[in-house]
Amino acid sequence: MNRRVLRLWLLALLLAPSTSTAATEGLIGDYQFNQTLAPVVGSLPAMTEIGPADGMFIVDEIHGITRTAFEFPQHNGLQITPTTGLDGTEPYTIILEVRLADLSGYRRLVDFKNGQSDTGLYLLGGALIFYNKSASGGRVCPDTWVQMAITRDANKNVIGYIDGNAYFGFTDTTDLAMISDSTLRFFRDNECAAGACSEASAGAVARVLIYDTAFLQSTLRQIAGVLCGDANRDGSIKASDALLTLKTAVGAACCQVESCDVGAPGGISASDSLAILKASVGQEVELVCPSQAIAP
Ligand SMILES: [Ca+2]
Ligand SMILES: [Ca+2]
Ligand SMILES: [Ca+2]
Repeated sequence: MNRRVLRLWLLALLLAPSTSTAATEGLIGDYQFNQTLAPVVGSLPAMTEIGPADGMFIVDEIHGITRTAFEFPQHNGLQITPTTGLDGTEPYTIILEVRLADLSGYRRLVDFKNGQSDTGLYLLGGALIFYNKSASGGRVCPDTWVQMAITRDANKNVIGYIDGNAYFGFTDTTDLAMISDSTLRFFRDNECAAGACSEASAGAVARVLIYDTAFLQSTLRQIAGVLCGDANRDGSIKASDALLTLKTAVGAACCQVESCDVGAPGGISASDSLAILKASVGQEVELVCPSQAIAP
């Protein structure tokens, strides 16, 4: 890189808005749902709605910021076709920023087989799973914004993430995570001829980012940008975060380990809450949330 290019590149970095925290390299679709299903950036086409009803554009407070999103009823979803740049054995990263209302049983996130297979990316009781290839892991909360991601590299290694933590990985020898019919579907379950077909939840999506490269965990952690101890994910650590953690510890609320399990033993516990409370009033306390990695 010559000096002029380097200078321009540094300038571009400084000018980049903080919401696009990382990675524009390989970006082929950045969907932000501001009154349109078309991507803000990228070569992929606009999404279209699938399912019997209609979704709607909304604004919602997401991690302390008012943002645009698209809300969908149960059994509705979105699809992208054609998925030029992601077909065949081409690597990809798909990042979803979503909230789902119902996390009981299986709830569809991504369908790689154009509705013709029961396999794909789901939540199972709030844990991330690739049915029927992986174990389930991690946990998201109902009606709570969260970022999930799936990567597939050129060697067919597939890894699933919640807020930058890796919760499953497998080698996709049977190509279940390879896109069929140049069509990617989200949130609506497979068609009924292919198997259990009511595994869907109402919800909303605020952002879908699609890259034609398989990111490593370090990049996904950076994009997720979770602050350990910020239980309600509004960008700062306050007493309200300690309260949410305490409520979660006694089963009266839900927050994720990525922001609530700050290092005290026993899962999300009253001791985590106390550590967050200390941090919120400026006491010196080290908050270390779990880091889950899976090597490709
Ligand atoms: Ca299904
Ligand atoms: Ca907070
Ligand atoms: Ca803990």
